[in-house]
Amino acid sequence: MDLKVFGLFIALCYFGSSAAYKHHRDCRVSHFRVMENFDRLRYSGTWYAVAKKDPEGLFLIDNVVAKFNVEPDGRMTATARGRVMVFRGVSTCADMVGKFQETDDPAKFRMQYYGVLSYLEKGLDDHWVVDTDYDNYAVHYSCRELAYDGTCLDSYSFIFSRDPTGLTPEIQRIVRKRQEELCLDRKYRVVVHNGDC
Ligand code: DAO
Repeated sequence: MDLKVFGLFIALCYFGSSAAYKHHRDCRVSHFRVMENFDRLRYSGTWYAVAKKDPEGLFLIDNVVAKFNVEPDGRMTATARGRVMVFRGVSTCADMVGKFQETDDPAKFRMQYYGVLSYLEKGLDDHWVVDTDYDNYAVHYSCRELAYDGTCLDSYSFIFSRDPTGLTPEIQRIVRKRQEELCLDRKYRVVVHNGDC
């Protein structure tokens, strides 16, 4: 082979493989990083959902405000108010309650949730705190169903803000990075707060 052609061949192999490497991400749920040394006391208080990646069968729609508490026995609980889907196309404002079971990782909980009114959705989901600075933003993640290869088939994720008007551009950059790491980039929608609930 001509030396120039050989050089071109090597260059193409190099760029091809580095491009492939860039686009190859590890989307296995058990490999997702979560918040280190999660501090539930600093996390407590009010958080406004500003963006959400919905699961199959959307429930919480908009005007979602969550209040996290630490009970006297140290356990984390939460209440959340927001507009929820009750039947196909019918929505109402609802109050929900969440109780968190601890796991070996302080940022990974199992959340038992139910509505204050019995006809509301109930369930038991993972509730992982992927990242937070406690004062401005938090990234939550939940995978409801794993695929055979360890990636997620049905997930939801909230981006929370302490400020209902949203996040600063600098924090949005951090959040976008986390969304990519969760393999959920471009899957989020804005959660509006228009006083409906
Ligand atoms: O909105 O589609 C969905 C799924 C979310 C269900 C979880 C509701 C939990 C509310 C209480 C806990 C507050 C974070």
